[in-house]
Amino acid sequence: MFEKILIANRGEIALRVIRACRELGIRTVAVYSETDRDSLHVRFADEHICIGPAPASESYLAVPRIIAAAEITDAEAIHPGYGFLAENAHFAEVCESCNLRFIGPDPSVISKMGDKLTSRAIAKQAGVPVLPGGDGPVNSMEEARAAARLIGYPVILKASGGGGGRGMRIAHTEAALAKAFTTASSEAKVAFKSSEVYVEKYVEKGRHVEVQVLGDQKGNIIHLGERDCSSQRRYQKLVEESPAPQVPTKVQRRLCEAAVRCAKAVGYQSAGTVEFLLAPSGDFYFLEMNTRIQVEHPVTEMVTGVDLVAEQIRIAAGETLRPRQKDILQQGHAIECRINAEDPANNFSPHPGRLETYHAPGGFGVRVDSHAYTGYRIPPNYDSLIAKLIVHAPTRPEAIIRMRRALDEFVIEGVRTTIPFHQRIMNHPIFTEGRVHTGYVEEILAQFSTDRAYSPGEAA
Ligand code: MV4
Repeated sequence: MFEKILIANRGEIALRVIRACRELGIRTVAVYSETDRDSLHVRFADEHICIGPAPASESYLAVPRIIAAAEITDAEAIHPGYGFLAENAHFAEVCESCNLRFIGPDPSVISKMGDKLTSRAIAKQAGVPVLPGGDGPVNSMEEARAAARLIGYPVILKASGGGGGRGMRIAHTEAALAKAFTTASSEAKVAFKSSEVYVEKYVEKGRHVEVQVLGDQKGNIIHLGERDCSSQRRYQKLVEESPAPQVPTKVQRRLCEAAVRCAKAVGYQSAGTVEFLLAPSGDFYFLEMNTRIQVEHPVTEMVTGVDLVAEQIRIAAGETLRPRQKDILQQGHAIECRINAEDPANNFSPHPGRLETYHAPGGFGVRVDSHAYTGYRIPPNYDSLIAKLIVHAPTRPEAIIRMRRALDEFVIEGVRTTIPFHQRIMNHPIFTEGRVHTGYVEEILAQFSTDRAYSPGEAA
């Protein structure tokens, strides 16, 4: 096992990794930017080292600075968390060439899954259903039009280098395709330095269901069940849960088996997630594979009892996967709400600032993963996550009741938060009845703003 790990991240996920390391008897090194001096990950790590100023490009994304920090502190491995350098194949390669173990899959696997056309081809080859279209890039408006005619409208344009919804545009008609093509390619060019896009059939009112997998360096691969992440706004997830509600057992089993086939096809090791779109018909399609630990991993941990971060570390150290597929059971139901410093009444605009009060809920079945404390200042430079509130209960209705109770108990003063919006979701029939799909949050939101407009007190 490793003696010392450097964590190339900040916030709650840096703390999450430090906690796993403590239990494994591994010493930790925190890296931080000048603005994160007073962060808990700095205080809770065994060692800490400043790597630069607030802008991520000069600190958490600065490969040479992170490598230097690992060399100075004699760390043996680097955990990238999520975001920042977590899915950067170049970084993973530099780590390995500097004799630092990258806690994640091989650089070549990150590259393959990072290219959406390649990952789609791998899934298809593995016998996993993919959506019609997308067998190659479209290099002009004419090619896009021809592809869309074959597929039939509505279609979606996706950036090959993209993922997570960036560089995506939907076209319902041929008239709308030209603009979609232009904006998708130029967005892709700016965001991913490649304007390459492809066309796929667009499935409306689908559900975003993803499967957690774990693979070791010896080729053992297991799944840990699925999560429903349909509660999103502009591709930002708000609520995640496991198991996915209202999915027939047979569909659920086929989804999980398909995820394992994808992981096997690419020679996956470490923790990963295979994303699917589950259509109203019950058919599902591969969307993409995320080669990192995800924000929403705790819901899977709560229902399976597996510490995913500890497993990631053990796997990177060369250990054989300990949990066996037959031992993995989904017990009860877990829900996570992302509490962000954003104003839901003002288009979810970021609301950084000082937490005048921070009181987290607790009690039976409640878990809070957070780096926040009273007096902590949410900096404007990074994502606005304050806390992940996770509840676990024997059944979904009980988990919802527990989440309402925990949200009521949460006191955050000084910044606007997404708590009121979560309270609304937890009481909305679409959510409580499990009839979620990728468009329902925006529908609730339209309702939310209409209500406010008709409420003179709040509007003022
Ligand atoms: C789709 C889709 C429907 N049809 N592809 C979004 C993020 C990325 N992982 C892939 N995504 C989607 N791809 C086809 N062919 C639906 C989504 C999607 C989505 C779309 C609109 C609004 C919210 C969404 C949430 C999750 C997934």
